[in-house]
Amino acid sequence: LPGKNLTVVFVLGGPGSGKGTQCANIVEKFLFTHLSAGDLLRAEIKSGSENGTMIQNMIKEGKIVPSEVTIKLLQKAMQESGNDKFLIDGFPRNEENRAAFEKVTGIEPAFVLYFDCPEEEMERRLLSRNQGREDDNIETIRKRFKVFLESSLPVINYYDAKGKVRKIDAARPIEEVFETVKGIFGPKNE
Ligand code: UP5
Ligand code: MG
Repeated sequence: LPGKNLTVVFVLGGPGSGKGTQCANIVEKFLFTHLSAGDLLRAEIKSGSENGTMIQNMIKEGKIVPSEVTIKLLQKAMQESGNDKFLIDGFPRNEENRAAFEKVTGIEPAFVLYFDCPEEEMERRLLSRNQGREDDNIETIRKRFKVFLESSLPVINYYDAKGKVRKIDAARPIEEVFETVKGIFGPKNE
């Protein structure tokens, strides 16, 4: 994506905090393209790519896929979209993801949405989602929570120290959360 002036917002938060739900709301109202790193990885499994089995095993264990794989998928999706404003949902998940994305793309996020939600609520949501996700079982959910605390929260803290984090109480009803989100994007992005 050489020479382009791109706007990227990272959308972060624990498993089941509502990242995907709120991104779907945001793209209805604002001129962004939603790219879920998890969705791109799940599509890669389905496509039968050579990395598919590796990705599937990592998702089953709640582990973070090597950043070169995820970044390639994100870059391809960004190019294909033709847009210049992106919500990148569920990435970067660790310090290595963050540093590699910045190095490879030269992109720094405009800001970071952080959906803050207690584990009990996230667990309830994931166990009642019923979309057949292989990682929505209690054993994998516990592993995802642990990886979030150990590897992903430090990324949020990194951006917080730079004044880039917009923290949102995500334990409220979907519409209430979206009211707060709208205030953050503001009228200029409509
Ligand atoms: N729901 C949503 N908001 C609600 C609200 N306010 N009140 C009540 N219910 C609400 O929501 C989850 C469920 O809750 C839904 O049923 C929804 O209706 C309801 P959703 O919007 O899907 O939450 P989200 O935060 O998107 O949850 P998700 O499970 O997608 O988060 P994860 O971060 O766990 O999943 P992701 O797809 O990003 O990653 C999956 C795995 O892929 C990772 O564990 C990892 O193994 C791998 N991965 C990588 O390795 N690298 C990456 O860069 C990305 C993923
Ligand atoms: Mg999601």
